[in-house]
Amino acid sequence: MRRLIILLVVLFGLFVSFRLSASVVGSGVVVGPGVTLDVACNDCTGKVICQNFEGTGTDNGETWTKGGTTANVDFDATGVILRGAQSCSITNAGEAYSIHLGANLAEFWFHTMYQTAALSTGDHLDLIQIRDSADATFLTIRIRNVSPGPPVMQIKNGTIYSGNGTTTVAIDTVYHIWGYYKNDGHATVWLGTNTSRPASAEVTMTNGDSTASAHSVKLYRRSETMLEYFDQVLLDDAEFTTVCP
Ligand SMILES: [Ca+2]
Repeated sequence: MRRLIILLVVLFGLFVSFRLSASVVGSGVVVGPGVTLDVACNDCTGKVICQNFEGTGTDNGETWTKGGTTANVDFDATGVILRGAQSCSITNAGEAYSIHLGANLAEFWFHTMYQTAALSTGDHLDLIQIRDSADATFLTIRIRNVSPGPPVMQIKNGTIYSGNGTTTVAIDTVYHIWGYYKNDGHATVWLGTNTSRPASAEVTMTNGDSTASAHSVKLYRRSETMLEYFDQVLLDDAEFTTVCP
């Protein structure tokens, strides 16, 4: 009788184990009370641009080019890694230029991870430029040095500058910069430090004068000696408020 009980306990244990395994494989979500597995996260699903700077050069089949002094752009940088195994670094007088989009986007949402080792000693530091089909910049996300105050975020939409953000941008800090644009004057920037977009925007403007549509993305810097890192560059015509870890 005792052996039978032991045998039944063992068989029950095996049954439970099998059920858990089947649950893991089948759903990949909840395997038991308080136990939740991460669902596979894919930044690139449905995105117009999705660049994670992994492997040699760029990834996801996207063509990015290096502008300025090309040696100063490294798509395989490992000095500071913002995400994965590599990031894109840009030092003085360099720029990384995305593929031209398959379509012109009159409204889009944007995200990039960003860290800088120094801030501009000038009036401002352009981080991201969005360009139209004529290769003209119509939207710039930048860090403005507000004399005598600290560096803060600012948007230039067409020829109109937004107000200044309120959060002081720090060096050697990983940021998630989120953006929004619509060619009716709207542009917004959120400044976060994790994979969810902050509830409150850092800068919002509704009086921009650009009516252009996005055709390409440029990660940009001034001709100063500094070192910047970018990663997880996403752009889409559908809103997204979280990114993969
Ligand atoms: Ca990366």
